[in-house]
Amino acid sequence: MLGKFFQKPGKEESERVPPGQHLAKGFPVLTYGATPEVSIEQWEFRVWGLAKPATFCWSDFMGLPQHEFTADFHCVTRWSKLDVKWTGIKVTDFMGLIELDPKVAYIMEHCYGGYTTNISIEDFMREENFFAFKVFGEDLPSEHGGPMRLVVPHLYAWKSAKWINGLEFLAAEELGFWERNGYHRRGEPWAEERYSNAFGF
Ligand SMILES: Nc1nc2c(c(=O)[nH]1)N[C@H]1C(S)=C(S)[C@@H](COP(=O)(O)O)O[C@H]1N2
Ligand SMILES: [Mo]
Repeated sequence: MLGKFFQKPGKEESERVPPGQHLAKGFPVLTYGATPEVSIEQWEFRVWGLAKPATFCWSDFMGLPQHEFTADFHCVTRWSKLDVKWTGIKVTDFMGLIELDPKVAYIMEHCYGGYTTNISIEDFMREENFFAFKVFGEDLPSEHGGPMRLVVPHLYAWKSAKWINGLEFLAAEELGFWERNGYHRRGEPWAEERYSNAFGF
């Protein structure tokens, strides 16, 4: 497994690499299907379900406080990349604009291209989660989810929706694309929550 695509982590790094993961060389691209090309002029972000429906444009997002984030990135296909440097907007700042129904317990993330992934409200509303529009100082390339993606550092990266364009607020959990295809509902890398069991957990 080691060699062309993976490197062995050093001692200090190895403590930051979850079980069953290797360090990737470079920054692999992992996409199911075609890469949507969306300009910032066309870009729109919608919220619906158990929230007051609203639509946001690019400049609405750019008006929120911008921060630099450094986060480790763990793909369930067993590569990790440490210290990815992003620029983005905190999920909690964006959520300050949303009027939520108190019954909300889950969210479906929606994307240009049709990808979906589910997340609980607790996993979503963390201080360290963000919408990213730059990586390593450059505008986020479309293959990495540009113009805007979500990053949820504490879960496997399939929860970090690229080309995100909407949040559907739910009372009960529904499954997204990979979760319907056997991936774990939550996907916590330190617990190796990779695949669901026969009971769907
Ligand atoms: N819209 C969308 N988001 C997505 C995916 C996808 O196929 N479509 N793949 C996920 C997976 S499995 C991973 S590992 C990361 C990969 O992000 P990267 O291509 O920037 O490395 O994006 C996640 N977000
Ligand atoms: Mo992944």
